[in-house]
Amino acid sequence: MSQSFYITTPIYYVNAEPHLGHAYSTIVCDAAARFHRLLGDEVRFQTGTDEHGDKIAEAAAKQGIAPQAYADRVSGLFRATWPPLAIAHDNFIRTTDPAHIATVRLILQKIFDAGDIYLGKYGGNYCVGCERFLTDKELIDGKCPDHDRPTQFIEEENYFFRMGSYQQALIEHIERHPDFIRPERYRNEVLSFLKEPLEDLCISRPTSRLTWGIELPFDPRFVTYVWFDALINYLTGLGYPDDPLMAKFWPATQHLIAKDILKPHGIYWPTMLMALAKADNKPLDAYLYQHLNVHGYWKTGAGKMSKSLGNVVAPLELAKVYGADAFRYFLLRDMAFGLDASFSEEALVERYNADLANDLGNLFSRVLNMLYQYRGGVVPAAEFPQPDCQELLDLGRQAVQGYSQQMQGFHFHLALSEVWQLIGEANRFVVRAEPWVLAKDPAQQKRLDAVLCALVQVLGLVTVLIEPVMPGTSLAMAGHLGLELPELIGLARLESADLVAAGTTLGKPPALFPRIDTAKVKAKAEKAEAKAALPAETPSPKEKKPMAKEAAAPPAQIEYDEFAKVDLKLGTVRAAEKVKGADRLLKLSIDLGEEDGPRTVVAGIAQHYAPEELLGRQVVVVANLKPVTLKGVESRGMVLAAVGDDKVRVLSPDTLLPPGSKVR
Ligand code: ME8
Repeated sequence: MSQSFYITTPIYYVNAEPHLGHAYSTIVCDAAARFHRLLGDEVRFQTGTDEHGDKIAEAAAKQGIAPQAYADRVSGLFRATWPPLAIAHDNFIRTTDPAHIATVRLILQKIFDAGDIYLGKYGGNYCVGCERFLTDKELIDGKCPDHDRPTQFIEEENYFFRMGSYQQALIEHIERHPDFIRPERYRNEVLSFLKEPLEDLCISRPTSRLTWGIELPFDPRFVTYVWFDALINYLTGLGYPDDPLMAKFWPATQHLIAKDILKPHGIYWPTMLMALAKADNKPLDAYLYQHLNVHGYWKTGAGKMSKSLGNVVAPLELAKVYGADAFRYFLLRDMAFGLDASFSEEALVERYNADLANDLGNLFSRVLNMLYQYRGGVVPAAEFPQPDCQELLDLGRQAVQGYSQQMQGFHFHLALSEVWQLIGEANRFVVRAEPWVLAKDPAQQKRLDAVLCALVQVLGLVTVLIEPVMPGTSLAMAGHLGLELPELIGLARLESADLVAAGTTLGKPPALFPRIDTAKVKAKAEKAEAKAALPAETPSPKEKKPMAKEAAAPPAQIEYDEFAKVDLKLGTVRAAEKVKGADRLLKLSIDLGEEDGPRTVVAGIAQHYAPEELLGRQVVVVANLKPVTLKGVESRGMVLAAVGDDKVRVLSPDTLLPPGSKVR
């Protein structure tokens, strides 16, 4: 029976460009949407951008442009990122869309009229990064632990939403619907938040402090708090209140988020929806979403990947190198939904070679090559029952069921594992059945027909099953197998009929996934790591020889004259600060005893020294290096440091000497 399915990604802030984390959430939603289309459901998939609030106003101001122009640019970047990743959303929403602004104002007015919004006074510790007041408990050393910067104490008049009055109703709803928030660990996390009394939510910002927001319909001195604005996007996208899309899709709403925004989605949003239902004279749970699906975080190297740490992975670059399908497959296969996972290009390549080149690519090419060689590419009919062939086909049907169950539950890695077990079985079946031996034996021709037929049917099943995750590959395989579009075939047909008709003529297969040379990828990763550990400013990576090779060959010998060309001097650090927008760089003011005062030198040691550790310290400087500009700061020289394992230490004399002393 056809059902509705509405899936949403978070709408992404436009204060940074799209990265791997955004790509993951959006790919997951795309795969879930495609899977439901295969089930024959009516599907709507929405993504978009979150464009109001302090954070965006701050980012625009930094670039010296108006917030709207800034939001237009970055929102455009998000929109342009999705098609090359084979993401096919039905709606892209922006919180600056006039229709969204009107919906937010309508909902605010309704909740205000129903008495659930009131004017009050509030004083608290506000974090600009989180765009919210933090409780005392949340602070660590007076700072926001997520943004590592001090909060500001702000006291002001504001409007409040009576969130606290829905606390009990929310607890009861979660208890009655155990998979309202899933996986379970996040449901438990929300329930444990709800053990403490829930305070009312401050939902406005005075225009004296922030104008980049949606004006409150009942008081123009305020704009709407960004979360109250952003969450409503999910309703705007369906044309709340009257559009027929609402009736069709809202009851089938599935939100998808990462764990970072669990509280707004697990607490603010359902209580807002209850207040709206009350204002619309409906039962409190009338508008509650069906499921909140929460995934973990992708990390790169040791830490969490985030825009503020600057260790982000650009999704389009990876898709360009490995193909969108391989990238999608890796993300969905390597992250157990709900848990954190580590990203590395080497792991991606390992998966590619093992699962795509070896398992799937190999099965596809060996089966179709044998068919071509032994039957001129014509798919034979299986006339006589062969138990092992039947067994393989039964495994295929079981895989379809297992896969469907796992996909419904958002266990993408397990769903893919079902498919790859089938591929593995089929490859082992080829080895056991030895079609190349059968081909030589005139008495075994009917058996060879049955073996080839069973294998081609398994390829047909796999073609459809991989469509949600690898749509391009699925389409290419379908083309070679003479199938209809996989999305038209759907899952139901896989349970009964053979997909590839006997008598169809298939061509010689292309290589789906050529193997990738892992040595090359490893060398690239080592080079990147070595570069990241370089102590000093390195303006052009092109000037460096390849690190992997360089490590193997000792540097060439040089004459003393060549060494003497380097003017090494001792300098005293008079001032030090971080370079804005660069995680690795410190701007140092170094006294080399020169008449025109200390020089500015930029050093790539910010991850190894806090600026204050260097004050008053003497360091060795290459004083005759040509000036370079790094992140907008002119650097006149280079500080020497020793690099051992992952430590970087600057060189200093063991007793203070006059600044400008020659180092030989
Ligand atoms: O929070 N690993 O926007 P945002 C996995 N505008 N997923 C990640 C990730 C990572 N390292 N980093 C980000 C906002 N994400 C609000 C949302 S919704 C009404 C408003 C993904 O740009 C993940 O989906 O900070 C996470 O929840 C989202 O990006 C946060 O995006």
